[in-house]
Amino acid sequence: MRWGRLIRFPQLTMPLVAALTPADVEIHHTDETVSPVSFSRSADMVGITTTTCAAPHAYEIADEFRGRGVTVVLGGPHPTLLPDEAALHADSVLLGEAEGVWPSLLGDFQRGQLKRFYRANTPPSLVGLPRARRDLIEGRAYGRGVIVATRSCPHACGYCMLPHFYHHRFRCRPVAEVVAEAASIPENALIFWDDNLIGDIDYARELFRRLIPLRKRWTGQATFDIVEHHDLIHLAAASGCEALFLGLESITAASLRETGKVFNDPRRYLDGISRLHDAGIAVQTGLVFGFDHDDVTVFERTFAFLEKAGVDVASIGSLTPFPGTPIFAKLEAEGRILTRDWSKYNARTDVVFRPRQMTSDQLQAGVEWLTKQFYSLGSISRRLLVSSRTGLYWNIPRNLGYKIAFDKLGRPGYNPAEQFV
Ligand code: B12
Ligand code: SF4
Repeated sequence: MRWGRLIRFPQLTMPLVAALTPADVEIHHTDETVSPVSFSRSADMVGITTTTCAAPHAYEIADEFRGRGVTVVLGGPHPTLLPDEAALHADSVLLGEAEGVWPSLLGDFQRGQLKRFYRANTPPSLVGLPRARRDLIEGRAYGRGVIVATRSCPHACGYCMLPHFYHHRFRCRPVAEVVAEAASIPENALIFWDDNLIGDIDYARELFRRLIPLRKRWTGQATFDIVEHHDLIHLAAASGCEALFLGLESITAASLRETGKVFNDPRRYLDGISRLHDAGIAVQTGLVFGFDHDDVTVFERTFAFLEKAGVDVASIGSLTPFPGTPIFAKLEAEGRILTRDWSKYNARTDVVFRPRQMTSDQLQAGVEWLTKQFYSLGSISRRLLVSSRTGLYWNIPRNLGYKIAFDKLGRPGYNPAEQFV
């Protein structure tokens, strides 16, 4: 069961697809983290979005609807990466972005001429994008204030599927349209679901500047090189930025090189993070373990760094080679992919490949151990009260929320480095 989760982020994908749908089409939206799918509801067509780890579950839903005679369209990251597989469970697969393509798909459906696959030949323009149907977002602890200003990212890290998904094209919406949409959102707190909000530094400057008069609070994702641009940090803070998700990924330069993330320099991490804290911006970071240069000592070393830097929140996971990425091709060629059960491709509960310098069990245990250490009450107090001291009124509850969520996973793991003592 997916519904009833403790941490519920709002979802933008299907509310935006709904906004791209002609007004005379009646729409019902189900977000499975809020409520279960109702198979008895009558429908002509069901559209389902899915990531890789959710794909087996999405396929079950698709099969059930198709068994009841309902036409199913699949879209999102996994169907775009593996369209032939998705087509086994759908009447049609929409690859990549929906703008421009979705209306033709619906037209073909009405004429009884639905094709197996739809994909825009070129990335759509983001000018004049409709506003997502936020009225369809329900039951979200974080409200409905989700928005995007840009799509894709100018970088191409070896484990990331975005370059392939977006035809290697980073694009920005007109700043005026983003600001007008942000102003129209009743909530005071916004989440930018962009992949990299600072993919174009000048654009980001302009956006942050024009957000200032709205006096909203916001969080978003950016690359670590934001710390090189002092003015941008201050504009972000002035425009209401409370926290940034930064993909540090690793504290080992060789691991970063291995995956093409050379724009992250671990020697700059401590200083960069304290610059953000000084500006009142909390740091949430993505961390990936299991690169070829990672050995069993990496978990303990990373924990020491996270405490020293006072990293506010961390998403800690094992390297997950999504199909369609360069890292998947490499590991497959080396015979190191252990399973194609996509439900295990969630970076948390399973390791799906054979690491180079440790066993997959050690990698899994190390990820669990680090997660438990990071969200222990001792570490939460040291990181937040001693080092970070940023946004404590929301940072402490958020850390406690993650602690409860991860405690529920129930596996404490162990520190693989200690097995050698
Ligand atoms: C926001 C986000 C989240 C939020 C989700 C909030 C929510 N409830 O939706 C949170 C933080 C919870 C999250 C969690 C995870 N995420 Co995430 N997330 C994203 C992010 C940054 C943006 C997605 C988004 O909303 N974009 C804005 C909307 C409007 O765009 P869109 O979703 O692409 O939809 C457009 C098209 O794709 C298309 N479309 C999509 N689906 C469909 C379906 C139909 C029927 C149609 C017609 C069209 C269509 O139409 C839209 C308009 O063009 C993406 C990166 C990305 N660019 O996709 C990663 C991304 C989707 N996440 C990813 C991952 C790995 C995860 C996690 C596994 C992380 C983790 N270890 O926990 C979990 C998995 C959760 C799950 N069970 O699936 C990967 C997925 C890779 C893969 N192959 O599956 C991505 C692509 C990031 C990356 N760089 O690799 N994520
Ligand atoms: S910086 Fe982040 S979003 Fe951009 S390609 Fe690398 S992993 Fe993907």
